Amino acid sequence: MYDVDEPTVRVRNIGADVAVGDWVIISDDGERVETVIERFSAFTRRASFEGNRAVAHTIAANIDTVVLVHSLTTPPNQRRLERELILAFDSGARPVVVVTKDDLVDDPAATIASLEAVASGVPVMRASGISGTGVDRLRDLVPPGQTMALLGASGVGKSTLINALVGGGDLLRTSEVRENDGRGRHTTTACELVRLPGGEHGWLIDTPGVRAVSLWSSGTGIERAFADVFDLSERCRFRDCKHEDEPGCAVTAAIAGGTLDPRRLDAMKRLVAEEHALEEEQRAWEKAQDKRGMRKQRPRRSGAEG
Ligand SMILES: Nc1nc2c(ncn2[C@@H]2O[C@H](COP(=O)(O)OP(=O)(O)OP(=O)(O)O)[C@@H](O)[C@H]2O)c(=O)[nH]1
Ligand SMILES: [Mg+2]
Ligand SMILES: [Zn+2]
Repeated sequence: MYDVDEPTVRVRNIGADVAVGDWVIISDDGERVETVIERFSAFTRRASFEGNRAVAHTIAANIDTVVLVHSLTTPPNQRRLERELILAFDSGARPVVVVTKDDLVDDPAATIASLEAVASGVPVMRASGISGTGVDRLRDLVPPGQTMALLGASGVGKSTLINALVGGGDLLRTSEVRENDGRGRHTTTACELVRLPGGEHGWLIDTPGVRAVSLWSSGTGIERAFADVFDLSERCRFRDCKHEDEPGCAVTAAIAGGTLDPRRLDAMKRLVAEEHALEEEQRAWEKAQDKRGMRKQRPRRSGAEG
């Protein structure tokens, strides 16, 4: 078996869809990736939002725990967290939410409450890569042999946190956020696999900050990320209730009663529509592929028969 303590092997990667965290079999000459071993989890998003055809981009594979990183120094972004949670639930990894820069704010309670409101039961933990708050608790989430990936917008402190997790120092490059808007500078440009120190060790994956989180797969991610709304809709009078102005709608009743934020319902409807559009697009593309395949297989007729 491949010895993880051996120096890194670099191989060319022609044609194979390989992401950080993948286990691969290398060709005998050491030149190519021959096989990508089946993943037990994959964090996949849509590569481009505008493109004429949807292409999947796997950010990281074989992750046990995915940390959705948000900073306490910027206003909480519930809509972003909802999208990240859908991808996380669909990935097969266990999600946790971490709020960073705990050392820079006096009272993080409001930001935490705002994220918890959409976290669908996923724990929200406080941390600081600078003061070290929460770092041990986070490390405990990566037992030997497991992998934890950090995801989030640029500048939230993913690389800083990983540097703290591996025991201080500056293994990974970090840089100041922009002064005018507090956004990051996209310092990390490629995924990085980092080994936690110690004999029996876990692995960490740093990722470049992504601006837009577009949905890809259509598993049960939405149902799980919006479990509160789906639970309510079980009690709507009509099975196909659109939660608009139908009588006996438990969802609109919850909004009227102040227990459900109308923006959350709006967000969910938009995400469901986005997922449907993506499914349509994939179906249309597969159909086009099938047609092309059939045309190729059709036997050529001789001139006499035609
Ligand atoms: N005070 C404080 N500063 C932090 C903390 N975490 C990160 N920073 C600072 O925030 C800036 C951005 O941190 P990075 O770790 O580079 O952020 P990143 O998420 O890796 O950003 P990208 O690589 O661009 O995606 C740096 O100046 C860090 O020193 C923290 O917990 N406390
Ligand atoms: Mg970084
Ligand atoms: Zn309803």
